[in-house]
Amino acid sequence: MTTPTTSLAPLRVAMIGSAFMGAAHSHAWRSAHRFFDLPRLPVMQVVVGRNEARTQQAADQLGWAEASTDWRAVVEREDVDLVDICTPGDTHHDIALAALAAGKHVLCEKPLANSVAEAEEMTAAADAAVARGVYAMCGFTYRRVPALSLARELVAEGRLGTIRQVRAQYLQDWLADADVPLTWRMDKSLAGSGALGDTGAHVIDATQWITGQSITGVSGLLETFVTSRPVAGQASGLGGVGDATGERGPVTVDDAALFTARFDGGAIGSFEATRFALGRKNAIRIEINGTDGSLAFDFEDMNVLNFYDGTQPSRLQGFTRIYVTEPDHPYVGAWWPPGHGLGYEHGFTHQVVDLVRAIGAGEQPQPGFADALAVQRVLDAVERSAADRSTWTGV
Ligand code: SOE
Repeated sequence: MTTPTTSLAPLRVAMIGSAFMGAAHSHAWRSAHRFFDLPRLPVMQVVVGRNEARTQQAADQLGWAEASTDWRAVVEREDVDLVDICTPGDTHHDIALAALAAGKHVLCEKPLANSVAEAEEMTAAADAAVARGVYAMCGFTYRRVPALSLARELVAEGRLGTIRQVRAQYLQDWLADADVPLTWRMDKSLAGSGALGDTGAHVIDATQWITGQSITGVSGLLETFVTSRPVAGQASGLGGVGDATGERGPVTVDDAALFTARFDGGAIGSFEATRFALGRKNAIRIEINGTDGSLAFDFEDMNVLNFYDGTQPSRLQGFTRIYVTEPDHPYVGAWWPPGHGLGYEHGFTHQVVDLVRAIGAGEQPQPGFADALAVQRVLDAVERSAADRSTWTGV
C-alpha cells in the first residue's frame, strides 16, 4: 500500500453522472492513489447530475467536494483537469467534445457513443487534442481484470500459437422478468442499443485486445423478447419491480444479441450478449483456442484464468486453473497478500491508475477513442446485418 502524498500535482476531476457507473468510478478515484504510485494526485472536485438534491446526496456519499447540475459550466472550469463521463450514451458526444475543446482530459464510459458518426467526431477531436497534451480514454474496464490482462500477455508471448477460434459471451439476467420497469437502458434514443452495445461492446473490445486481432466482418441476430414494460415502478440496481397493472412503454433496443465474426488474423468468433440468461449474473465468458493452447475465463470466477498448454506431453495435458492472485500477476501486487483475490470494483481502480500514469507520462492512454470507434463499427455492422434478412436461410 502506498502513502498518499500531497506533494504531487493534483489532477482535479469532474464526474458527470452519479448512478451505478458513477459510484464505481468514484470508488476508483478515491482508492487508486492509496494503493498505487501515481504521478498526479486525483482530487474529486465536483460531481454533476440533473437533480440538485440527489446530486448533493451523491457528492456526500461518494466523496466529491461539490455538486453541480450544469455540466457545460463545469467542463469550462479552471479548477477542473479531467472530465469523467458516466452518463447514458446519448450525452457522451456533446460532453466529450466540450471537454476536449476546453482542454480537459476525458474518460468516457462505453460504448463510446450512440452511432458511428458520433464516435468518429469524438475520435477526431481526441486525436487533435493530443497535440495539446490532452488525452481521452474509453472505459472498457474489463481490460483491467488481472486474469484478462494475463490472458493478453500469454497470447502476446505466443503461448497459444496462431489463434483459430474465439468464443465470447456476456450473460446477465436482470431483464428476464417481463415486468422490470422501463429505464433509459431500454430506450434506443438514450442507450444506442441494448445488450449489444451495453455488454456486447465489452467482449468485442476484450477479444480484439487479447488476441491483438481486429474484427473485419460479422453476421448478426438481434431479438427483443419483451417489447413493452411498465412505465412506473421501483427501480433497484439494474432491474427492479414495475407496476405490472399500469401503463407500459415500448422497449426499443435488443434484449439479446448473437453474431459470428471474422478476425483479420484469420480467427473466427462467436459472440452472445443477453440480459435474459436466467441465473447468469455477470458471466463474461471468453475462450480462445490457438494452435498451441487455449484460454478460458468466466468473470463469475474472475480471479481464475484457465490455460491449456497443448505443447506439453499428452500424459500431462489438461487445463491449468491459474489463480491470478500472485504479486507478479498484472495489478495484483499492489493489493493484498497472495491468494486473497480481487472484485468487480478493482478493474475501475486499475483503469484510473493506467489513465493517470499515461497522463503523467504524456502518453495516449489505452483504450483511446480510436479503439472505441473500432468497437462502435462492429456494433453498427451487427445491427445492419441483423436488419438485413436477405441472407437469412429458412429451413
Ligand atoms: C449493465 O448491463 C452493466 O452495468 C453494464 O452497463 C456495465 O458496463 C457492466 O460492467 C455491468 O453491467
